Amino acid sequence: MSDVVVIGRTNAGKTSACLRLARALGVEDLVWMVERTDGGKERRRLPIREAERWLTSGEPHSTTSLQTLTIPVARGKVNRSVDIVDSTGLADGRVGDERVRRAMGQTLRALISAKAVLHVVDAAEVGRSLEARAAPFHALDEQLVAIGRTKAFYLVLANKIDLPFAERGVAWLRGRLHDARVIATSAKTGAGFDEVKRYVWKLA
Ligand SMILES: Nc1nc2c(ncn2[C@@H]2O[C@H](COP(=O)(O)OP(=O)(O)O)[C@@H](O)[C@H]2O)c(=O)[nH]1
Ligand SMILES: [Mg+2]
Repeated sequence: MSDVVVIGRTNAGKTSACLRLARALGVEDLVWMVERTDGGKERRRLPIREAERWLTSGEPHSTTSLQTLTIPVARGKVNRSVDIVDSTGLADGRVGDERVRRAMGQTLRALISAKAVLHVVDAAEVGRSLEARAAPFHALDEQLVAIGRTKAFYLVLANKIDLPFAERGVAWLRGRLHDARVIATSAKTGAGFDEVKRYVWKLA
């Protein structure tokens, strides 16, 4: 069973947030499992610096397979770990690519069994949409909010707060999701991840 599933639109910063979280938890070497859409599984170990380059490169492998990071969490004398699933493949509308459809299926299965959901939203994009008087939230995000609310642990990361208009986006998200926990983060600078870390800690 996966402990935490990270969801959100493509490019919101899910993979970056997973790596930031691993860093905040003091992980140097990343161990992660890639579950390919053909059902195959691979285990990889990599220094976190290299992982950053590899996982956020935007190549197809990073968008069509589930990646589970196993993060050790020291709690007193007991060593536990938290499994964090970096989900992929969620998209609005009709999806033509078979691999992406399979990835969506994998993500939905992981979501159902997860204890906790971290929902990454690009707050800068929300802010820019508000500036342009466009819809700040998409149908997919509405659905993800609905799914997230069914979980005992649901946390929204209002990400990319290092970018212009993000502040406006964060304020809007806090109003819109008033009964959910919204943390302003930047996976780029690391802002907000101490709070995310404390939250994930509780799950171990
Ligand atoms: N400025 C800024 N860029 C970010 C942040 N988080 C992610 N990115 C960038 O946004 C792009 C998408 O990030 P990625 O983690 O691959 O998104 P994913 O598709 O949700 O996994 C990459 O170019 C990241 O470097 C952030 O907090 N601030
Ligand atoms: Mg990704």
